[in-house]
Amino acid sequence: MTNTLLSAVLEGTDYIGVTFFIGSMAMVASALFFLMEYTRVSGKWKLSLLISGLITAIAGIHYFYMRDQYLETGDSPIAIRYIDWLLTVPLMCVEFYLLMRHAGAKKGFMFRLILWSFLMLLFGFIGEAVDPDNTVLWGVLSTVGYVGVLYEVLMGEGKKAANNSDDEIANLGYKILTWFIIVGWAIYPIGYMTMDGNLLSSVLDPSSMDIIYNIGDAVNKIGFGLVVYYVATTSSVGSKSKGGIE
Ligand SMILES: *C/C=C(C)/C=C/C=C(C)/C=C/C1=C(C)CCCC1(C)C
Repeated sequence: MTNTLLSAVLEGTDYIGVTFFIGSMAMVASALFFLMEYTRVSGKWKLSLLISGLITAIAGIHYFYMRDQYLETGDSPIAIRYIDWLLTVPLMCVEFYLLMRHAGAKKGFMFRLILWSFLMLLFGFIGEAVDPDNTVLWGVLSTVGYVGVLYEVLMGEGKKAANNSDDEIANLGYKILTWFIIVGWAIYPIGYMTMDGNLLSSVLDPSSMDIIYNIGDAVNKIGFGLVVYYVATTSSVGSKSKGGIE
C-alpha cells in the first residue's frame, strides 16, 4: 500500500504526536495569515511579512513529514528536523536583520548571524545524529555558536544600531528581538539536554525532546512573526510614513 496521509494511528495519550499535529496546522495557518497580510502592510514591512510566511510555510511542510515519520517509527525525526532548521534559521537571521535594518544595521550583521547559527546547528546535529556518545561535547560546541548570535545581538552591531536610533519602532523591534534570542532560542538546548547521557536526562525523559522542540518552533517561528506583524501594523500610528497598514 502506498503511504497515505494518515499512515499510522494517533493515540489520544500520545502527547508528542499531538504536538506534531498541532504544530503542522499552526504553521500552515500562520503561513496563510502572513502571506495574505503581506499585501496590507506598507512597503518597508512587506519583506518581513513575506519572510515570516516562508518560514512558517517551510516549517509546516516539514511538520507533516516529521509527524508521519514519528507516527510510523515512534522515533524522533532528527534528519527532517535539522533540514527544517537549516532552512528556517538562516531565514530568521534575515528577519532579524530586516527588523534592525530600520535602525541602521548592515548586511554584515546578517551574515555573521547566519554563520554563528549555522555552526550551532551543525554541532547540534552531530551531537544528536552522528556521535550521540559525546552529546555534551557537541552541545557545548553548539552553544558557542549560540553565544556568537547572542553577542552579535546584545553587544555587537545589533546593540550599536539600537543605540544610534531614535526611531521608537526600531528600538521596540530591538527589544523584542533580544527577548526572542535570549528566551525563545534557549528553549532548544533544554530539549537537547534531555538526551541520554546529557545534563537533564535524569530529570526529563528523552522522549520530551520533541515536545520541547515543537514548543520552541511555535514560539520562535509563529510568535516572532506575529510580533513583527504587530510592529508593522502599529508603526503607522501618528506617522503614516513609518509603516503600518495602508
Ligand atoms: C525555527 C527553528 C529555530 C529558531 C531553531 C533554533 C535552534 C536552536 C537555538 C538550537 C540550539 C542548540 C544549542 C544552543 C545547544 C544544543 C544543540 C541545539 C542545536 C539544540
